[in-house]
Amino acid sequence: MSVSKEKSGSTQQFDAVVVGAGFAGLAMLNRLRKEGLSVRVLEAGDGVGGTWYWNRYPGARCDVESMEYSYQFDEALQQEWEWSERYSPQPEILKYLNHVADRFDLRKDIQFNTRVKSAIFDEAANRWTITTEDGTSLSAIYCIMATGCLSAPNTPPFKGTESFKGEIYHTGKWPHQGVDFTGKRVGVIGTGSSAIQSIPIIAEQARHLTVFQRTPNYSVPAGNRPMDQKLMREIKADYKAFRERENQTQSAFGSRFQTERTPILSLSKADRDALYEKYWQLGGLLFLYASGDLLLNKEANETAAEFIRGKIRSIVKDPETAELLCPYTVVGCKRLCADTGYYETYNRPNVKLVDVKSAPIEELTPNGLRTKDGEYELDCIVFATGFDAMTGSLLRMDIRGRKGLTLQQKWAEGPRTYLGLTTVGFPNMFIISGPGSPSVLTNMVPSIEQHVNWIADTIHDLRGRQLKVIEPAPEAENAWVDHVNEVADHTLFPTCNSWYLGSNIPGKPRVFMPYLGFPAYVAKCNEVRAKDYEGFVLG
Ligand code: N01
Repeated sequence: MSVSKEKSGSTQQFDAVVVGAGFAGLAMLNRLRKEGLSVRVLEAGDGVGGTWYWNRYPGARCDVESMEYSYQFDEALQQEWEWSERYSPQPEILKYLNHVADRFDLRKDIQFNTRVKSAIFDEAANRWTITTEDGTSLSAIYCIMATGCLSAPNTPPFKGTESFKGEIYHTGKWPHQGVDFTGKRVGVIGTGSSAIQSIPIIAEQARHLTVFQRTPNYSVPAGNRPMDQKLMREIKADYKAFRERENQTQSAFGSRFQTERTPILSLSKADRDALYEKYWQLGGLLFLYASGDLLLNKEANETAAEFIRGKIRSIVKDPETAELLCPYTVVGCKRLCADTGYYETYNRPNVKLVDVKSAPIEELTPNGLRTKDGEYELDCIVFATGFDAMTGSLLRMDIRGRKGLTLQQKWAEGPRTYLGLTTVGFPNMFIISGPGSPSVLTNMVPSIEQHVNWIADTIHDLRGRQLKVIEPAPEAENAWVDHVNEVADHTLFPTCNSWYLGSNIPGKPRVFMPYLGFPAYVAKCNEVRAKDYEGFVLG
C-alpha cells in the first residue's frame, strides 16, 4: 500500500476515492482492494445500490434479463445467486447488491450519507482533495467517479410547485417506505420508462389516475415470467463462455438471439409483420433485433413504427386515446420501453390520458395541476420526468483540474473525453460509464466491469512503473470525440430529441453522448493499453 489511510491534519489520505456505491462503485472498491490500494467510497445514500437504491417506484424492474444483468468477477457469486424472474424487480437487485457488499466485506470502506461537494486537483502534489457536504476532506491519488449515468433527477421547475397541498414524488427519489395511493387522485407527469413501468401499478391502487403525456413513447411487452430453471442451469453450466458471447454483441446482451440479417424492406409486408410479431412475443428490448437496419434506415424503421402503432390501436379501446398514445418518431431513437400491461391500463375507467404537448402544463395549483386547457384536481403528483443524464451527476459537483479549470468550463459545449474514461486537464480522474463510452446503450453491468478492470489494470501498471500521473493527450481526446460523433451520425440516433443527446434538459448542449458498439470499444481500450497507453501522457 503506497499511501496509508492515516489522517494528515483533518484530511484523511487514501490511494483512491470512489464516488458512489452502486454497481460501479462496489466493483471498483473490490478490485482496487485486491490491488492493495487503500480506498474510500463515498455514497450519498444510507445504503449500497445506486440506481437500485433510489429508483424504488412501483413496478421498477430491469429490462435486461436477470442472467445477464449481474457481476461476472466472481464465479462462486454468479453460481450461488438465484434470480426469481426473467427480469429482476428492483427489490431483488437491491438485495443482490447488499449480498455482494456483505459477501466481499465492502461496507467497512464505504462512508454512507455522504454527498461529495467538490473534487479539486492539486498540481504540486498530484493529488485530489475531495470535500463532502459536511465539510470533511479526503486526499487521494486517484479520484474515480462511479456516479452513474441516470442519477441526477430532472425536476422541471413548474410555477406554483410550492403551493400544491398534496404530495409530490419523483420516480428517481422514491420514498423508502413506499407510497400507498389507495383512494387517491394521482397525476403522473411523463411517459418514459419509469412512467411506463409504474403507471399500470399506480392505476390499480389509485381512485383515479391522470397521465400527463408530452411525447408518446414506443413500448413493447416485456414478457416477464418466473425464471426458466432449465435456462438458468444451462447458463450457469457455462457462464464464462456465455459472458464471452454476450461481449461479442453490440449491446452486451441478448447473445441467445441473433440480430436478423435480412434487410427488412426486402420482405413482403406479411413477412415483415410475421417477423415483428415473433419479436413482439419474444418480449422486451429484443424487438430491436428484428432487423439489422432498424436504426440505420428511416424507411425500414417506419415499418416497425407502423407495426407498434397497429398494436396500440388494437389494445386501446378508445380510438382517441389510442391515437394520442401512438408515437410518430423513430423506434429506438429514444430508449425503447418494455412494459407489463401499459397500453391495457388505458382501458381502465379510472385512467385518463392528457396531452400536454398541445396544451402544456402551466402551473401546479394548491389543488392540482393546470394545463392550458383546464385544471385537474389531484392528491399526489408523480414526476416521472427523468434525469440530467450522463453528465448531470458529475456537473452538479465542483470538479476542478489543472489550473483551476472546472469541469463545467471544460464541458461547456458538451462532454469531451478520451474513451469516456478520462478527460484532458483532469489527471488521475477516471469516470466509470462516462460520456463517450458505450454505457447506456449496453447492458450496464458488463460495461461497468470492463471499465473497472481497465481502470484497475491501468493503476496497476502505473504503480508497477512508479508513474504518478496519467492524463489523455488533447489530440487523442479530440479524435475520440470526433469518432463518437461519426459513429452516431451513421445511425438515426441523432435525428430525434432524447436524453442521449441531452435535449430533455433546457439549455444542455446537444451532443450524442454514448458510444455505439461494445466489441469495437473493448478492442480499442485493449489496444490503447497494449500500445503503452497510446493517446495518454504518463508522468
Ligand atoms: O425518464 P425519460 P425515465 N412537461 O427521460 C417527460 C432508464 N430506465 O425516468 O419526452 C411534461 O425517459 C418527458 O417528455 P418528453 C432508461 O434508460 C430504465 O422514464 O421530453 N413532460 C418524458 O415523457 C430510461 O430511458 C429502466 O416530451 C415532461 C418523461 O418526462 C431512462 O432511465 C426503468 C417534462 C421523462 O422520460 C430514463 O427514464 C426506468 C415537462 N416539463 C428508467 N419534462 C429499466 O431498466 C419531462 N417530461 C426498466
